[in-house]
Amino acid sequence: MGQLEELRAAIVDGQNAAAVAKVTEALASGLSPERILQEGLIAAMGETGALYQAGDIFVPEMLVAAQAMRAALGVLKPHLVKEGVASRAKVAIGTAQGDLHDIGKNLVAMFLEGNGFEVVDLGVDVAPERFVAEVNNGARAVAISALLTTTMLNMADVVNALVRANLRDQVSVLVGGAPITADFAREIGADGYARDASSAVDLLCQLLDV
Ligand code: B1M
Repeated sequence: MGQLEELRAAIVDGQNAAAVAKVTEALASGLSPERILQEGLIAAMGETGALYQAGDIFVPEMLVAAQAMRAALGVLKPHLVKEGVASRAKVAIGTAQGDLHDIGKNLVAMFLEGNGFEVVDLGVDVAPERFVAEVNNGARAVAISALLTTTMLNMADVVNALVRANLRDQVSVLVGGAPITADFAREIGADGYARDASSAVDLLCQLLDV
């Protein structure tokens, strides 16, 4: 088994210590942090989802796989983000109301922070009013992540809440997550859609002109 294959297996099996050891080994052998992230960590979550969909594993196994992914990401984080970049703008990030999937959101937050944004992480299952409150507190962008086809619809409530609060003109709304598309972003009146964490950084720099 190759290094990345072993890493994926450790994550899918929910073995935190093995996942951490495999990331450490992969880094030591010179594999790039981006490759370890894409072909190791993110690919392992894809495999986990496929096993769940096939009925081969259930929610508890998905949860332990997610925990192993987090542990592995902890080792990778210092290699993925630059430290000490000047603050570009304040961004409030969270998952859509009802959505508990936070791995993608955490990656986006990590990349934004690493690229000089001040990130206010509102966590998971975020009510629209909490995003509105952060915009009142100076956030120039709102970033919402959703992984469920049911909760993605709640992203529209955030846009509508910003309109009702007369704040829509002064904030950029960025959406993302596996079921989201550029068309969906347009339909709900968001300013943009990013397919992954690094595109989220590029798009926010463009939208905010920073
Ligand atoms: Co859930 N789950 N889950 N789950 N889970 C999915 C999403 C699912 C596709 C699995 C499947 O059936 N194949 C399916 C959704 C089906 C659908 O909606 N059509 C599903 C389901 C059904 C459920 C439950 C309903 C199961 C149940 O209870 N019966 C339940 C719902 C809970 C809830 O949210 N209310 C549930 C629960 C869970 C766990 C809690 C056990 C766990 C989450 C743990 C956690 O996050 N802390 C979990 C997991 C781990 C998954 C899978 C396996 C992995 C998700 C993940 O972390 N991917 C997932 C299957 C899959 O994705 N293939 C699945 C890795 C992550 C890096 O990718 O989040 O897509 P992702 O982020 C990417 C991009 O999308 C993008 O950048 C990231 C990096 O590239 N991105 C953004 C994300 N957010 C962005 C925001 C941006 C820009 C880019 O700007 C703002």
